[in-house]
Amino acid sequence: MKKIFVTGALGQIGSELVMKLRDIYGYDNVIASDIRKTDSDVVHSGPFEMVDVTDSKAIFDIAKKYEVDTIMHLAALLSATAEKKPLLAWNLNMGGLINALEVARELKCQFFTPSSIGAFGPTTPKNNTPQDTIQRPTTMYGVNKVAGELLCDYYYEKFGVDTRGVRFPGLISYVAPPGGGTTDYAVEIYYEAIKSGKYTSYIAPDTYMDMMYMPDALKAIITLMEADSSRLKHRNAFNITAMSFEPEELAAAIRKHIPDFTIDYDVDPVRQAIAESWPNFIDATAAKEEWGFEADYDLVRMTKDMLEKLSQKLLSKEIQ
Ligand code: VAH
Repeated sequence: MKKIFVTGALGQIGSELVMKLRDIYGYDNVIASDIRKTDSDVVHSGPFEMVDVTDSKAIFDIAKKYEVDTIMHLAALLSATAEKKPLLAWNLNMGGLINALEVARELKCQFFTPSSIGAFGPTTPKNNTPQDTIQRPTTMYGVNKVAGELLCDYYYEKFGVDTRGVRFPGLISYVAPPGGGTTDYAVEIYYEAIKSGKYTSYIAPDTYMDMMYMPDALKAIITLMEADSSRLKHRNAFNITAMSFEPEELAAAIRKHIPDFTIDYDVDPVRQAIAESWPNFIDATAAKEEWGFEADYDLVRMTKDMLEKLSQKLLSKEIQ
């Protein structure tokens, strides 16, 4: 990877991935793009282009202009939003993906796009979910992710495009708030713990989902993309995880730092149904064996770091 083009660069992953990539590969070597423009480090610290990924020419023109050798395609609607707007989700998630894959094929770029634990469904084994298993998701997001995995493998087998992906768990970060996900409760709770000392969860107790702290997600993307291609038996996409917890366990971890923190529940039936269709915890052996991935953050270490960094962020906003 020398010249990297990131779509969806202002989203939850992109906001941190672009800055990490620029630190490693050089600020002028990471071209960030999104359908909107904000007053942010991503926009001001290196090349930024406004790109609508449903416009294939727009992707091609930017990739050609900067002569990129790698495309990291992040632009997509997440699970809860996709359930509200399934047709828009199909057009954006699948139309954007095949447009980006076509550009990677034409310009011979390496290619990354994330899948998700959302690619599994209610008939998938829920505990220790295997790397290779049944995938019959019951959400539009899951349909998009399974189709996306198959499409990326097709572009590898048929056209030799070096496509790689991971099935992300719920991602937790303090930089960019998530938007429209089912696992967003695990981010919102930290903000509310600091702001009000209490949180009303839309996900019910005892609902386990795999989760990961953003630094580990960024490590996974970069490690996979730099991995020796000959070692990869799988490509799209690898199970990866760092931890699995349910709301009460997360609240208990927060109480170690904020003793009076309380959680109560107002369950959202739509997002609860999505969460219940996903695994409790997945098996990530293939990622460890084929490209050496292991997460650094567990619930205890993540909670300490999240509360510290978020407190500083919210305090600095108050001071401004
Ligand atoms: C979502 N955060 O909730 C995303 C992710 C596994 C969850 O795909 O839709």
